[in-house]
Amino acid sequence: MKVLILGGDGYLGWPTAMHLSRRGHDVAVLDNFAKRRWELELNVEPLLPIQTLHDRVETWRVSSGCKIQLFVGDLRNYGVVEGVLETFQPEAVVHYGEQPSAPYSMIDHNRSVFTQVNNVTGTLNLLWAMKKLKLGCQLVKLGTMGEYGTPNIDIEEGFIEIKHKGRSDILPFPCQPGSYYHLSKVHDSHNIRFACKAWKLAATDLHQGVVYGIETDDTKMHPGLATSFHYDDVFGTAINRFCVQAVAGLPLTVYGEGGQCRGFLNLRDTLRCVELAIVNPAAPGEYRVFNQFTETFSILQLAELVAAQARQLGLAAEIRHLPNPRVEMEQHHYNPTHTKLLDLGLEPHFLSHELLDTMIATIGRYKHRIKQEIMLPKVKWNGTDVEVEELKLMWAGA
Ligand code: USQ
Repeated sequence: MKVLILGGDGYLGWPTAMHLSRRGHDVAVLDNFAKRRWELELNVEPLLPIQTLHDRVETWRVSSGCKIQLFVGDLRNYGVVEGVLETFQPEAVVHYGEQPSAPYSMIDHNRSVFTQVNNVTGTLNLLWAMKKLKLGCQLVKLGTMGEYGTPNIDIEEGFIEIKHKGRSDILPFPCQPGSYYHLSKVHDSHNIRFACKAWKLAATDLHQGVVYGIETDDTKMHPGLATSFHYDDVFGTAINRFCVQAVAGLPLTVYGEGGQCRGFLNLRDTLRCVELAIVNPAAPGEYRVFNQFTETFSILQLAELVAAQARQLGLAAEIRHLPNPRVEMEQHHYNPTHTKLLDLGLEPHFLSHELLDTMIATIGRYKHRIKQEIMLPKVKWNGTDVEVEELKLMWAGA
């Protein structure tokens, strides 16, 4: 199948490109390297050195014998989107090409507006180009479990049957997201659903949980194929950060009590889920939602899992509760449904001791690159300044 991956330079986009390419799909990637600019803006960098996308594509060709086509361009430019679709003629478009960080969207007014304009405009441009060119291709869009928030009822896969005043209907599940980033994904979901209804486009909206992991079978083939693994407070996510903190000999930063529950999945499972979605496509006019995660944990549970495993490996790994910079519930109900991808054949890689050992060992090889100063949470949801010096003392255990 001809698959175009938007955001092909990212943490998930690049391994997805290699995964689908190795399985015989004809893959192209599009990226504008915005993430690399945001890294410069915030003075953060991925743990592993990352080659340019041009060089990674070439390393992939030499290592695997498979060719990935590369396009450079910005999804906010409609001409770019239409031009790439027309040139490559994809049968599936996998859309990762958005600003992915909740903290980034909460830094200030500029970053918040940027996140929503960037994400919503890029997706709208894509929908209009798909409508105009009538390629009959399907869209697989990366949304987020955070679109639902944490309601006091079980979360369904996209839709819920509501009975109201003697009538009933199946309606989109109510969304109560927790950041302007998560809100951008809600706006996308509405726009995509409407495009499916109005223009008979076919779309799968993958409501993905928090991804962890550093390696896939493909990244392991050559150091030049590594993916962009972040551990800073803006682009790094919970398990990845905890593993890096353990290796660096620093306390694990649990925000608040750590009672916040989320869905998690291994990086390898992300690739398989996207593959399952494209080989089992939505029908024309269909908008479907798959909840894409394999296990739920509270943040404290996770920190305890990582700390226990790190201690087995001789690392100190203690847990430190820091004031939660976000506005989120300390304790809440969390029981989201996630059967659709399992029904399609997903075989999850659960968070095991072996997996944590491997992650910690890989991170250990790059310990010299860890920058301690980029790990403390500096972005507060309520807009006040974070007392970094105070946090540092708390972190150091003073
Ligand atoms: N947290 C800590 N300590 C840390 C980092 C995070 O306690 O050092 C807590 C946060 O307060 C939050 C939870 O861990 O309750 C998850 O935070 P995260 O930074 O790991 O992930 P999040 O901001 O939710 O966003 C990430 C990805 C995003 C994706 C989302 C899926 O960056 O692209 O959409 O996970 S979900 O969380 O299901 O919405």
